[in-house]
Amino acid sequence: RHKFWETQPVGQFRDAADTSLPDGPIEPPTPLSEVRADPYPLPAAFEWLTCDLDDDALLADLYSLLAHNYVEDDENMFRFNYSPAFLRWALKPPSFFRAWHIGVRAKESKKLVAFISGVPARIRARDDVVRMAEINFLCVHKKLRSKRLAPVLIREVTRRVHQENIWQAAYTAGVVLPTPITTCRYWHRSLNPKKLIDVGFSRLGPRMTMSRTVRLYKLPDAPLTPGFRRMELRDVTAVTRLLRAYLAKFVVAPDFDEVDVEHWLLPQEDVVDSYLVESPETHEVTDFCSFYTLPSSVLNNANYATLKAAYSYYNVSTKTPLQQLMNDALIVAKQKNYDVFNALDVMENESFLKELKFGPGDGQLHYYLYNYRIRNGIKPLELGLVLL
Ligand code: YNC
Ligand code: MG
Repeated sequence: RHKFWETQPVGQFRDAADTSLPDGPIEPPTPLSEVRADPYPLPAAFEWLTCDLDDDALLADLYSLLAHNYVEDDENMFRFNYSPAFLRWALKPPSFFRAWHIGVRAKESKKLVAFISGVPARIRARDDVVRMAEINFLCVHKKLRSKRLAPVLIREVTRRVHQENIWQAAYTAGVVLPTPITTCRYWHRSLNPKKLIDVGFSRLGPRMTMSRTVRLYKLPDAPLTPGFRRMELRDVTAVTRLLRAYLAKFVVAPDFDEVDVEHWLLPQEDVVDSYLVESPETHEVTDFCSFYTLPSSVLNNANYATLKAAYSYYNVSTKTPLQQLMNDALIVAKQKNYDVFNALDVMENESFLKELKFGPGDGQLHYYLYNYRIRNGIKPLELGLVLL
């Protein structure tokens, strides 16, 4: 039973067998004049706060709320530790809406106790390019859990998205809600196996010693593909062309233009990294790979406070085999001192995961669309969307 989600325009579990329902919006837009004008009421001790992320003090408060209260693994050994610079990047893409950066604070202490955000995106589902909100960073302070605050945050962000005449959204969660369009798994490639074992992220395999394990995951010191280099501003046009052609193959994928690519893929130290292959002969850009930086706090370990993790983002191969390209991505991640490289089984990732010694993680990531039905859902390899 989902008391809240049953009231929302999302695929309902009870409709799963109904093949007469068409793909596309579940309910039509309402006239803007009928969108509720006032914020939803909060319990009396709390107030809404539209967050200005250019304000370093407020950004620090958001960072701290998430660092202490955001997503943990099932065994509560690790917690995501998104950096302030990452949050600014994730929440201020081209044409972002400040009104979609929604905090809740205690009226008296002014302490930030909850948050939810949206950013605008164009997402294509089959041949329909839809303006959507990408919803992320839903967080309620640990002391305020299970009081039905999350549905208030979700209703409020929905209201503010509707005020911009946008009626669809995309989001991911580790929990099962009505109804995933697909369910993905994270795979992990050890770069620093000794530390990963020390902190309990991974275990020594059967019949394995530490030195055999270190040797197993050893990588060359520098990328192997001739012409492999970091992406620069002058590459935005070529990368956009490569990426658009590639993403066209998937059933659900973002519709990136050059402005989006400059924001989402141009390298930013410790936030997002992108590399490409420029043919030494023709100077044509033929391949592209990228990852973002999301450390996790290590909870209750005497030796280490954080794990430095790279997350595979968008990768395109036209000349360099994808497996070779991703091997070079692993090599640069190792050079930059990441402990682990993570990837979902989306797009064509299955084709290199086992060969490059990724192992399957526990826990799944469910992808959702709000007010948009895709009958029967899709397979992870039909999904061309990575959310942060
Ligand atoms: C979740 N992750 O099912 P029912 S992911 C959505 N996403 O409702 P309460 C969630 N809904 O089942 P708590 C959810 N988790 O009764 C729970 N729910 O219908 C639903 N964790 O509310 C749940 N961040 O306030 C139930 O629960 C109702 O106090 C219960 O708060 C939940 O960012 C939460 O995992 C997650 O901070 C805030 O546990 C809290 O437990 C927490 O009693 C740690 O809520 C951090 C964490 C979630 C990360 C994410 C994506 C969020 C998507 C939200 C949905 C967006 C819809 C589209 C809106 C725009 C539409 C347009 C146009
Ligand atoms: Mg609550």
